[in-house]
Amino acid sequence: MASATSQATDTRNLSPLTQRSVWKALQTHFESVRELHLRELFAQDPSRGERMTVEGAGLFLDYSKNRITDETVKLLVRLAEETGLSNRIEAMFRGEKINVTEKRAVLHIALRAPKGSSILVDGADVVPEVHVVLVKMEAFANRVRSGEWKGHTGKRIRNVINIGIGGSDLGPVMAYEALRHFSDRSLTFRFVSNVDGTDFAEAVQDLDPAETLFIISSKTFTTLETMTNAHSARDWSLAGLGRDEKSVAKHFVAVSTNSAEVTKFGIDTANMFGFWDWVGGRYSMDSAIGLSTMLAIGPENFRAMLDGFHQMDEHFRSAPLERNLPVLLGLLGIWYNNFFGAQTVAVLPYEQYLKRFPAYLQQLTMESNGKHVTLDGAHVDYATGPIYWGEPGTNGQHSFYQLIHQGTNLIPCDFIAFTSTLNPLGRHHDMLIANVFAQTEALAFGKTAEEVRSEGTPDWLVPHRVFEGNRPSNTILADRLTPHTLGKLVALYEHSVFTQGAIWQINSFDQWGVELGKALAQRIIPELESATEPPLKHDSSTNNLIRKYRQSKQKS
Ligand code: G6Q
Repeated sequence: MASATSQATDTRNLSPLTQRSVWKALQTHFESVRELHLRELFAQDPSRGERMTVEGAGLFLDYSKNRITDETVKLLVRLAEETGLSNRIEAMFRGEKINVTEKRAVLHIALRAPKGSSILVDGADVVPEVHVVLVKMEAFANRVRSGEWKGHTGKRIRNVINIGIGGSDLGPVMAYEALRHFSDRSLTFRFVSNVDGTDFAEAVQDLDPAETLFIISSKTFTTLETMTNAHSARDWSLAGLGRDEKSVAKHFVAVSTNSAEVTKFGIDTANMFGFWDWVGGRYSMDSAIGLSTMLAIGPENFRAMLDGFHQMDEHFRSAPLERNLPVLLGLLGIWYNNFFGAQTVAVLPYEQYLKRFPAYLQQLTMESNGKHVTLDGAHVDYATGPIYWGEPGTNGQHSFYQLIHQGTNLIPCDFIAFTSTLNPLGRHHDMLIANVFAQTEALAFGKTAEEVRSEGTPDWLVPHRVFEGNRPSNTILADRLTPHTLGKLVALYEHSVFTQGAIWQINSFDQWGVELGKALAQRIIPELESATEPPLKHDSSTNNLIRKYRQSKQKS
């Protein structure tokens, strides 16, 4: 078993990123291509649109509408090679503890490893455990879906509420919305995450406790929001079920790594679905955290999703870097982030079912790569993770696209589309897809002043109607949004985040940046609730806000 400081993960031998000759070569190259327009690039090379495409695990990526030449790709791939990306990939797949600050392996790839394969952590094969949990989830899902699992009063379960936050919420919500087409419509699914009581109150207001099952999803089972919501759920459920404590066993299950806390809450560990410290929260939607997904779409579809993930894992591990989808996506992100100085990336799924995909990706990308020090603790002298944002198309076209087309910020875009729809309805799908292609075309090629003038536009209006173009985009095409495809798509982004983190030499798998606010909130809660005026030792702004809140609370 390799140790955390083995050759593969050791960054001490790597010279600082910006001192590397390949980085400098990229800077020089950037100066020579920064002014090139996509109009010229396409005019010079009529086959560019076919050539700069790649297919992996059934997903198709057209990256031709990027401000790059063949030389750019060559240099970016060299950057990946020289910064040891392939070794880092292997280190992850071998189960090395590449999450060095938490001394943990990073093995979401084991969650979708086929039965019979083997991945060792501290000498123990984790794949059999993964499959034991999957089988337990399947047995439970089948019982609930068939109606065999009854609530306390003998009624069957009609409503499932997942209570969790962050990684224990965003994946389940996104997957439920994305795969709604495949879900059992006789069951209602809701997701409660916010400590704002409104979230819980609205989720249960029209539900019968006798038909409602809560999944308390929390890796640690100590998270403030989740435990607060879980206790409110327990109160609500007990109030509706004659305050009989025995009812908890029928209406609450847990997904966690912390059996002691689960037991303390009153959930029988027989109704607990486990996972492991080597699954990061934002990488956990295909672990037991996906129990709500499995309940919604059924075990078979869940397995298909895992297989989709696995196919992209295999592609990432084995495809040459220059034909590797997640690697290319990651490298193009670095090109805009570090050389063009683009601060954001827009993710624009043209698929209504993917409406929560950008929110899911925000956590995946920004919690992973929003880091300011390298693995060795040195302050980086280059930009790391950009801001990800987005909305489904075509809606965004009627709001923020204006800024992407004519604003002063460069915003690289990922367009995601599917060649066939799950809901064929007249000409809708052709119209949807026409808009994807039209947007990427308009962004890349724009409309010149001459073109605008030739349409009879008066001179004073011409500048307003000019589209400069040269706005880069990727187009990701798949056939249909099935569970299988969703798995591939999520894994594509997981590994593109990995690629970037490896090159930036940061730890994509910790999240210390969320700690301070949590600790301060714990200090402020008693100050808000104290019956007597508390001595306040914050800054004058925070002290004043606390006093103001207390005053208005006393009045109401
Ligand atoms: C994800 C983070 C974070 C985590 C939540 C919930 O990578 O670790 O978003 O998922 O804070 O944590 P618990 O599952 O422990 O409640």
